[in-house]
Amino acid sequence: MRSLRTGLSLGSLLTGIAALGALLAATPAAHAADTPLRDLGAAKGKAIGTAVTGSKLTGTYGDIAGTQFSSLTPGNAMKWGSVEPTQGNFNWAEADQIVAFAQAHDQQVRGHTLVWHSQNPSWLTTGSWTPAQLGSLLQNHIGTEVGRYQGKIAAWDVVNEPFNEDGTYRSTLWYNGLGTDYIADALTWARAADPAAELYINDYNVEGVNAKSTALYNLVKSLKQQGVPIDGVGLQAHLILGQVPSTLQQNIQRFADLGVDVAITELDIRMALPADSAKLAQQAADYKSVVAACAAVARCVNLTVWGFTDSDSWVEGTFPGYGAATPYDANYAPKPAYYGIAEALGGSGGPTDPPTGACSAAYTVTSQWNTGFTGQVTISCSGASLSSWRASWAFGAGQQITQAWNATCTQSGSAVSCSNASYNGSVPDGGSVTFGFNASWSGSNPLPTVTLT
Ligand code: 9MR
Repeated sequence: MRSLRTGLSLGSLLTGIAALGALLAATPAAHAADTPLRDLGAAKGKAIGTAVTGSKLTGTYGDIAGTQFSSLTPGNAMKWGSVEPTQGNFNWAEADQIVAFAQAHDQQVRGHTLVWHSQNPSWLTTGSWTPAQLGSLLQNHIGTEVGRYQGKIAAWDVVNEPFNEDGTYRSTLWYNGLGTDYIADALTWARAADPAAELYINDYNVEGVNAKSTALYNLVKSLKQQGVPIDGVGLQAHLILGQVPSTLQQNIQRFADLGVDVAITELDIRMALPADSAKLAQQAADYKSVVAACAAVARCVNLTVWGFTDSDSWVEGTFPGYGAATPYDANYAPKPAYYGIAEALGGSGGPTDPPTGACSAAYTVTSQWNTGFTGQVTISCSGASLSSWRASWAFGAGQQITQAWNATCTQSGSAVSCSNASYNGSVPDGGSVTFGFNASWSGSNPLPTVTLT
């Protein structure tokens, strides 16, 4: 038999490649085997927390809140407007529920928040108070709430959001009525009501070194010098995709160097919707860098996300067109961001690691003459491997295989299927296998697309 493989008709040689990879993703790690974030955090001396909504603490939401986190912050339940909606009438139900849940799950609670300009009851904000009345209302509020949970709260966000972006004091009910003293007084009253609780000032846009964080820094330094009880600063960290401040760790460190603890108190990273894989990968990198900055500073003691699932986040309601800001999707599946957090704490990168390699098939016509041609298919692997293979394609112009070598080929109509011979099913990482065939053609001989299965 004439050896067609030698390609006697060199003048009519036609070559081409049609290749289509059959992707073989890296084997995903089983989620069930992942170490919970709270355990990863504990190994690094960090509490890992989430804001929660009390009414949701059952089912999957409750399972995740209880197993993954070692710290809970009531998202709204401890705010003044929640606990004393009308003067003298208290509603502690949701706050009590969250504290009880935390105790049952060996979790700490961050109390949030005692003195704020927002989410106050209307009786308070619409009332007309002398400075003395305002001071005693605040003192009573702090004494009542901190006293109620004495011994059960690890840390209180005593004062929330006292600064403007330029570092001046925010004009609020408290500042306008009591001047800057309201901050030292609130801290002092909180210490009196629960000497064991760590006392924080908490704000947003103070994650990097900037005018606002420097104002906070100067305030904490001055409070320390005056002997006012201040134990920590909370950096809320409501961030935007791709915009983790480059000075985050430096900023955490400068507060630590003042002799206070630091907590990342309300971390979320929002993106323009819809989410896609590139944005989710960026978000994972962003979460990882925030957690790494905290992990690098011993006095960064708590890292809390502001809701762990996209179905329980404030973001979409506040920033139209933005969302997907938390580590779990709305169906409670961990997102790449979850694994970004885990990795920064020394855990697994999880199943969202990008596929590390693939195998693909390349089709070539090595020689062609008036009625026939010789074809060749090379299967190559990089970062993946095969133990058997099947290359399939459809001829587009009536071509018909007459003979094959190094594979078993069958053809039915235009559909061709070639599977490995007994001796060449294995394609190692970095290796390749080639098989060939002779076929007839007439009119034209277009290159098919090969699928590898
Ligand atoms: O998560 C809280 C959301 O449910 C409320 O509607 C919102 C009202 O301002 O407050 C949210 O939490 C805030 C937190 O208490 C302080 N920092 C900013 C948070 C997001 O607004």
